[in-house]
Amino acid sequence: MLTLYNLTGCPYCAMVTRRLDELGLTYDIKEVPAPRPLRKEVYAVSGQWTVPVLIDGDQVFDDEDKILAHLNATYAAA
Ligand SMILES: N[C@@H](CCC(=O)N[C@@H](CS)C(=O)NCC(=O)O)C(=O)O
Repeated sequence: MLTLYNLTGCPYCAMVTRRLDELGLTYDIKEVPAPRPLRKEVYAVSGQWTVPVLIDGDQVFDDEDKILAHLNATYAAA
């Protein structure tokens, strides 16, 4: 089960959704508010305020580079 905390217009988030789509993965999107103090759920799950954040089962990735590395290592064909 993949869940992406996303902000429309965020280029880092777009990098992640593009890769998720390229890999044919299904995922839930949780759109976050632009003002940082309103992103209480992002902070609750990841301990920081920025997006993208990806949840994959019990794993949490709080940065696009970490997310892309995880997706490529876990889901990309060899
Ligand atoms: N993951 C990136 C940061 C990603 C980032 O900056 N995301 C923006 C949206 S594009 C964000 O959430 N900014 C928080 C804010 O503007 O308060 C990093 O660690 O350098």
